[in-house]
Amino acid sequence: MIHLKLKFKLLLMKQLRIIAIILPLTAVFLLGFKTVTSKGTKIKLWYDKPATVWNEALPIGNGRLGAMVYGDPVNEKIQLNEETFWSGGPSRNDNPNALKALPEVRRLIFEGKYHQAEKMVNENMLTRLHGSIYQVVGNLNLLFEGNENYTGYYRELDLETAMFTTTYKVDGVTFKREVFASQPDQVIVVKLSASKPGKLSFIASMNGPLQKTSKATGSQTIEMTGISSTHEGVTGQVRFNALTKIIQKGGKTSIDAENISVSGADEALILISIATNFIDYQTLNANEAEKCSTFLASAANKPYTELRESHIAAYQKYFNRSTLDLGTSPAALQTTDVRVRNFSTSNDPELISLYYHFGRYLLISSSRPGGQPANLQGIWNESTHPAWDSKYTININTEMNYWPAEKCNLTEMHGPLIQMVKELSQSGQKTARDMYECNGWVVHHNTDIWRITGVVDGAFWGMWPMGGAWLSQHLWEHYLYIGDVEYLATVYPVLKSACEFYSDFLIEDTVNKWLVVSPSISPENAPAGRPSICAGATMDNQILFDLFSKTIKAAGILGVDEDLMVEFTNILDHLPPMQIGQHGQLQEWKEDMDNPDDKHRHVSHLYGLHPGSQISPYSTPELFDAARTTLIHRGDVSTGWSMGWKVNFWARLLDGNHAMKLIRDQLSLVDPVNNRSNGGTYPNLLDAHPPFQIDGNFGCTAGIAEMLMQSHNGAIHILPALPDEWKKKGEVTGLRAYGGFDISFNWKNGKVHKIVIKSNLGGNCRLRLPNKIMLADGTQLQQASGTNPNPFFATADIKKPLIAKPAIRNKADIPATLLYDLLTKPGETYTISGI
Ligand code: FUC
Repeated sequence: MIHLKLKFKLLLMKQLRIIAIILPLTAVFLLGFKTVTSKGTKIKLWYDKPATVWNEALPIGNGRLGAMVYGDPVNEKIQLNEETFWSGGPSRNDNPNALKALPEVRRLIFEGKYHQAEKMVNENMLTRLHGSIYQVVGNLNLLFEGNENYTGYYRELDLETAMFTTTYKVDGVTFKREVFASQPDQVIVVKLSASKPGKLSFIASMNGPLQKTSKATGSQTIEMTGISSTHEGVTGQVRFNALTKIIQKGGKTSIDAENISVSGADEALILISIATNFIDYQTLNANEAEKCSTFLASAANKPYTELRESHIAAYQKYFNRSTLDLGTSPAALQTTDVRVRNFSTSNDPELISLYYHFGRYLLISSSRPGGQPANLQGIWNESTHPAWDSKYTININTEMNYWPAEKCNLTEMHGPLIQMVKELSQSGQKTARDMYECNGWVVHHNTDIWRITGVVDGAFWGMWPMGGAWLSQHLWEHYLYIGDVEYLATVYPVLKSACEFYSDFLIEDTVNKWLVVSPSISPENAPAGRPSICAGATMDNQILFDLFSKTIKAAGILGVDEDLMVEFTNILDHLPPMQIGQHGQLQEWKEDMDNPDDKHRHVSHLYGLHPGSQISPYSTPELFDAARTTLIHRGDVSTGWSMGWKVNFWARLLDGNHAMKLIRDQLSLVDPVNNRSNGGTYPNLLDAHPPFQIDGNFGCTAGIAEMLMQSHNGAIHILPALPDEWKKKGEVTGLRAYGGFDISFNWKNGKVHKIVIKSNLGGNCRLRLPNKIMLADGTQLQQASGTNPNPFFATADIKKPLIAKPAIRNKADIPATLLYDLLTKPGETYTISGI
C-alpha cells in the first residue's frame, strides 16, 4: 500500500515537473503553432525494481565516460567505461602477400572457381590481427548495509536532463540517488541523500577485471589503476587511472586498504574521474594520473548544484532541438519494461516517441565532439571480451549509428565519425599500397581505435575493400545539411583519395566490360552453393556510384581537379547498372542468383534505396518495385539492426504501415538474461542483436524520423510514410533537412496542418506533401515542377536497369503528392498552413 501510494505521488510530482519543463520548451519549438500538443508523462524510462543484470541497468554518458547504473538499494553498482580503453596498442594488419595473390584470386573469381579464390584470400590476405577489443574499466560499488527491507522503490532515467535517479524508503527514511555524466566537468557525479539527517551509511570500493591496484587514500579518495589486455600478440598498452572521491556532509569516515566507509552522514557527493594515456590512434603518452586528478580537482571545487546545472545545460543544448508527439495512452503510465513487453498488443504511441528520444539521448551521450565515434555498444560495455570486440564493423553497423545524426538535428555528434574517416584515410594508404599496389586509401569491413584497415575474420566476412567508401558518404552527407564550403574543402582530399584507390583497384569484367570491384563480397551473404567471394556485387557498384558522383560534385563546388574529374566521370560511366532478376528482385550479385527464400539479415543491395538515394518512386520506378520485391522476400523479423534498417527501407518505400510493423518487431521484449535468436529490445530499451548492439537503437530512431520527413528525392517530403496508427494527429519539431532547413510540423487526419521552416542557408525550399498548402498569411504558394534549383537537392541520373527476360513486376502504389516551391532567405522563418 505504502509502496503504491508513494509511487503515484512520485508520478504526480514528476508530471507536474514535466509540465513546468515542457511548457517553456514547447513555446520555443512550436514557433507559433496554434494547437497545444498533449504530452503525457515526462520523457523518461522508469522501473519499480532495481536492475539485477546489465540489460536492465541504465546508461549514462558524456561521450567519453560511460556508466551503467543498477540502482540497487543494497549493492549499488556503477559499471564504468572510458572510450579510449582498448586492448593492445598502435598496430596494423596488412598482409603484403596479398599483392602476389591478387591476380590469381581475380582470375579464379572470373573463372567461377570461388572456393579456390576464397582459400587463397584466407591464406594470403589476412594476418593474425583481427582488431582490438573495447574493454571495461571496472565498477564503483556502494554497499548500503541494512537497506534490505526497502519499500516504495522507484528508478528512472530522465531523458530531458540525462540524469539517473532512484528513490526508496527504509525505516521511515527516504533515500535518493542521482547520477549523471557531466560533459563540461568530465566526471561522473553521484549524489546520495536521505530525508532525515545522519542516516546515510555506506561502504565504497572500486574494482575491475583489468585493475592493477585499487586503494583508498587519506583524502577520501579511492584510486584504481589498470592496463588493457594483450590481444593477438599486441601488448596491452592503454593505462587507466580512476579516482572516486567522496565529499560528505556530517558523519564519520574510515578508510581501510581498499574501502572507504561512511557512517551517519546527512548526504554525500561522489565524483568519479577516469583518464587514460591515449592521445590519438598512434600516440599513447598522456599522463593518465595527472589528467584524471586534474578533472577531479576542478569538479571537487564546485557545489553539486553547479555541476548539475552545467551538465543539464550542455546536454539540453542538443536534446531540446527536437520533440515528437504521436499521441499518448494509459499504457504510458506503466513501467518501461512492461510497456515493451505489451507493445505488440497495446496502443502505446508514446513508447515510440520515447524510443526516438532515447536514440537521440544515446547519440549525445556516446559521441560528443572531439571524442571517439560510438562503437558497436556505443561506449557501454561490461566485459573484457564483448561480442565482436565491441569495435567498429563498417559494413553497416558503424554507419547506422550515425543515421540519426543529421536528420535528428545532432550534427555535432557526427564529428567523431568524420574525424575517424580522416584518420582512416591516413592509415589506409599503407594498406592500399602494400596489399594492392594502389594509390589512395582503403579499409575493409572492420576497424578499431588503432584504425586498422586490413582484412579480418576470414574471407567470407572480411574480403570487402569497401568500408572506407561507405564511410566516406558521411563526409558529403554532413555537407548537404550544413552547406559549409570550408568544411567541404577539409574533407575533399579524403573523398578524392578514396576515389583514387578504386580508380586503380577496379578491373574490367570479362563478360560485360564493366568496371568491377574484385575480390569482394556482398556483406556476409553468399548465393546458394557459393562462398561469398565475388566480383561486382550490387552494393559495391552503388557505393562507388555515390563516391564518384559526390567527389565530382565536391570538386565542382571547390573548383579543383578538373582533369581528374574527367577521368572519374569515365569510371562512373563504366560502373555496372543495377539489374532486376527473374523474380522481379533487385539482384544482389552480378549474376541472377538470388533466392526468394533468403532471409539473411544484411540487405546490402538495398543500400541504393537507403541510406543511398539511387532508387526512387519518381525517377526509377522499376528499381523501386524491384527493391520492394527484394524486401518482401527478405521478410521482417531479424537481428536488431536489420529490423532498424528495414524501418528505413519501408519508410523509403513510402509504406508507413509496414515500417510500423517493423517498429513493433524491433520493440519486442528480449529476455535480459537468456538471449534468444531474434532481435528486439531489452528492458532498458537498448537494442538486442542479440546480444546488445547499439546500432539497432540508432537505426530505428532514424527510421522514425524517415517516416515523417525525407529530403533525398529532390524535395523535402513531409509525411512520406505515415502509418494509419499515427494519422489522426501528431507533431514533430526540429527535424533537419538537406540545405540546412529546420522543419517543424503537425498533422491532422493524415494531412499536414501547419509547417514552420527555419531557413539557415536560404535558397529554394521545395516541399512534397499529401495536401495543398499556402503561407500562413494567406499568400498562395507556387506549385513546382522540373528540377529543384537548390543544389543541395540535386539528384543523380541513374542508369536504366538491366531487366531479366522473365522478370515479374510487382508494382507498388505510389501515393499522390503535391510539390511546392518557396524561395527562402537565410535566417528567416516561414509558417505554412495546410489546406
Ligand atoms: C556484422 C553483422 C552481424 C553483427 C556484427 C557486429 O558482421 O553481420 O550481425 O552485427 O556485424
